[in-house]
Amino acid sequence: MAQNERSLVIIKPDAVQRGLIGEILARYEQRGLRIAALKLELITREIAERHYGEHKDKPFFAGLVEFITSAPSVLMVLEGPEAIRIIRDTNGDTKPAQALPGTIRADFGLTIDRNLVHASDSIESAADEVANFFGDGSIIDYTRAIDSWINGD
Ligand code: FUP
Repeated sequence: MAQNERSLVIIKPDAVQRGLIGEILARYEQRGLRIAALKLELITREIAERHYGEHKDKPFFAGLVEFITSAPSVLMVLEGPEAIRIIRDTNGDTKPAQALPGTIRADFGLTIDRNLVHASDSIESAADEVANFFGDGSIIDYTRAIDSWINGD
């Protein structure tokens, strides 16, 4: 049985403004991932700067924080076997021009500045990212009747 993992996922302001919340969420659900937390929120500058802290010395940092705080995002915690890898593959390459057809960033995006979604890149960063956006009480541990048909356990 593959290890169950948890990832933070953000449907970013560009995707929300373009009316793509449902399309994108459907891809994660169809894949079989379980939604453990979900909210629409205008991300504050403080939380955005912490979230993108690893990029704070990069030239694109200011624009990145400006963009992610410019309009509401959908924030969620998704769970499933090998969820980190599976979600990043579903999202596609950071640069939409290099993303494979069938991925979210290839199917809906053109540029790295407006690449629609974010997902955690490791189990460790997922734990930090989830804690940055969600309190313990807002993550729901539950089983769906269909889980065994998706996961095989
Ligand atoms: P990802 O893990 O795919 O979200 O990508 P990164 O953590 O490398 O980058 C986070 C965000 O920074 C990207 F979604 C877009 C932005 N970025 C740029 O604008 N320019 C760059 O050269 C690299 C990243």
